[in-house]
Amino acid sequence: MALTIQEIYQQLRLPSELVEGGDLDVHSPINGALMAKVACDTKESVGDKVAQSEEAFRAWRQVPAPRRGELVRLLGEVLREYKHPLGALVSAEAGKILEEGLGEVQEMIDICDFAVGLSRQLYGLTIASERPGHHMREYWHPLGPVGIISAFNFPVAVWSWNSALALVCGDSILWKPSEKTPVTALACQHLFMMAVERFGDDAPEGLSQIIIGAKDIGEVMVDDERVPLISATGSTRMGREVGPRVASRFGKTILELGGNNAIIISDKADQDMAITGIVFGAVGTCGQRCTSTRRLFVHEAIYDEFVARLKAAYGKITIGNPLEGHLVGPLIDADSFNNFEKALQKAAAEGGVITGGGRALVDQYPDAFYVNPALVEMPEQTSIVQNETFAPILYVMKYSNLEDAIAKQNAVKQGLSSAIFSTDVRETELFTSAVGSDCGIVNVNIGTSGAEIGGAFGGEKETGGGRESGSDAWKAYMRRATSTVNYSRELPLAQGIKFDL
Ligand code: UN1
Repeated sequence: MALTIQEIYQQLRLPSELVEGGDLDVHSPINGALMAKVACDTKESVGDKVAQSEEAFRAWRQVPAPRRGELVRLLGEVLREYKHPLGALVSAEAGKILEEGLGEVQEMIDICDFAVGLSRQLYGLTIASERPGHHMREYWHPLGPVGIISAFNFPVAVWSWNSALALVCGDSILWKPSEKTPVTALACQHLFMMAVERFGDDAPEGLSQIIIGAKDIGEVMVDDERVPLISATGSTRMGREVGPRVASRFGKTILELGGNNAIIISDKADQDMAITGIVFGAVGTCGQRCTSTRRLFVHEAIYDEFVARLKAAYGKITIGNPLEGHLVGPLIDADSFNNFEKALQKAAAEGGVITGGGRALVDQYPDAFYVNPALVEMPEQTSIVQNETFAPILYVMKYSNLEDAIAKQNAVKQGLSSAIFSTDVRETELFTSAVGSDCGIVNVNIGTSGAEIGGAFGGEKETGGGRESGSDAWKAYMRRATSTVNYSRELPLAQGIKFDL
């Protein structure tokens, strides 16, 4: 039996005042039921929180980085203990299946582990100086309060990619979650405070804070020059607003925006593997990942056979309550369902042949929006195919030559994730080369979604260019200082300049 929402709250030991009596109604996409009433911030309270965050930063930056790592280690420990109820809460509030809710919490645990190691690895370069008796060093110092804006579809992992790194880097954190998923955010803050309790006194008050509200509330944080970095995940439309606002005050951004991710299926692909990769990529999280597979280019020599197999695989997808073991849960809300319908109508008008589509389980869940994932065979890459619709729609197209397929895959405005299925090393190497995929994620023989935290995560073009998570993404959360030190008894100037007084 699936847990009830009250059981989830109890298992998380969530204080009831967090989910009762507030002015923001939160409905579960599973059945439309009211699951919480959460208190919103005001513009004034956001200002107060930023002030407190700045104060917390001044203390936190002086705590040695490996000690800061200990707090993140404890956060990982708490997350391990509460993985199941937090994963279930993600399912209840965002509608993703429990397996994926648990996977999201695992992603949080993984980034905590990564950040703990990183807390002893925040190193800069030493650089040779052109002057005798001089050397140059690079320092990486804490940056300041980091503002995190996250979307409904990964309501907890995206916060952790940013917060685990920011915390070991010596920054304080402010988090504005999607107003569709504030409860998971409050739960994370609550778990974070458990870690703080285990950690001891050197975690300053206000080190991590939550800002709840709609766009106007988020904008107060975005515009505040005491917040040097805004890391925003969401639509390209949101990024177009946030990016220039932050730039106009010379703040920094990490933008992780829309994707329109494609897979190329070569005639030399391992087709069994490809089918699983495609179906998980296209219908997992009900097509609501920024990395979801939205376009498929299939080699003409295998097209008919392969697409028939893919349709058969789509026939096996089970749709239903995500807490009860199905493969596909609901869309987040009515707007999202309307966008799904409109996109399919447009695709049909542009020559698409649709398999699937339409609302599912309407009698059982009249106040929720379950859909049948759609597979749409398109004659070419028309305008609807070039748009990101945040729903389970997979556009399938035919190709005859790989260079042409790569050009088509690159011919959209987004540049997040991409993949090729091929057992031919010449094809896969071309795809990953400088003249191959232009995306931030370029996969071989796996799908477009489900990236691990060890790599830098993000993409090019309208995806925003930011990188979060692994590799050297931590550098965005720190400021770099270049120091030239003269240990000689002379003062030679660089570039051989003579300046004799
Ligand atoms: C997102 O949809 O915003 O690569 C993030 C993936 C996940 C993260 C998705 N690790 O699919």
